[in-house]
Amino acid sequence: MARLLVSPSTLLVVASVVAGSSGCVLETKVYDIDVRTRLILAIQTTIDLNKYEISAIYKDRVYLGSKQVAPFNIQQDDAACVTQGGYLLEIDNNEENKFTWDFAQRLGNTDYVATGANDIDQEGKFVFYHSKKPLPSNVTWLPNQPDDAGGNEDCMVHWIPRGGLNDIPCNLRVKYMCEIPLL
Ligand SMILES: [Ca+2]
Ligand SMILES: [Ca+2]
Repeated sequence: MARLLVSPSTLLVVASVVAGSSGCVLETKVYDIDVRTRLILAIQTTIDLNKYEISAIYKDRVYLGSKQVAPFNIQQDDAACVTQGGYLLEIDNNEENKFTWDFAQRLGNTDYVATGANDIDQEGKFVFYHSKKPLPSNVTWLPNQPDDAGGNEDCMVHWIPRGGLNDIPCNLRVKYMCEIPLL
């Protein structure tokens, strides 16, 4: 059996030589490439691997961790995520919280990995920078966080040494995480 990938985006053509009572015939069948293959192709064509670490696939998306530690700039860093096909991390529930924490703590070289959640516009009301949706109230922060320490903590991060979510000043040196939907 010979297999030929004729298109990188949509179709897989399988050609088979089938021996039958009337001799050999050539059969061809066309299949959709499976979802996983499409995801892998999407990742390979989109992500700048010089700038980002890439997570495993989680629920039809991947996460990117910036490699460089730099002062967080929520507007510029979200725009950088957009160039990769996504947006600054939006943690919708504690399962996603756990998955992105596991990835964040592997990035190394920083205490903070920034998300897109912030209460810049209204103190105590955390929203996602990109979608403008509210941070769900059931997402679990570290104990006694967010505390708006010094009256100056408006950006939500994975706090690596403490193992959970904290609010910190929005201009601290961090890595940041992008969320990239693949479908
Ligand atoms: Ca705050
Ligand atoms: Ca805090």
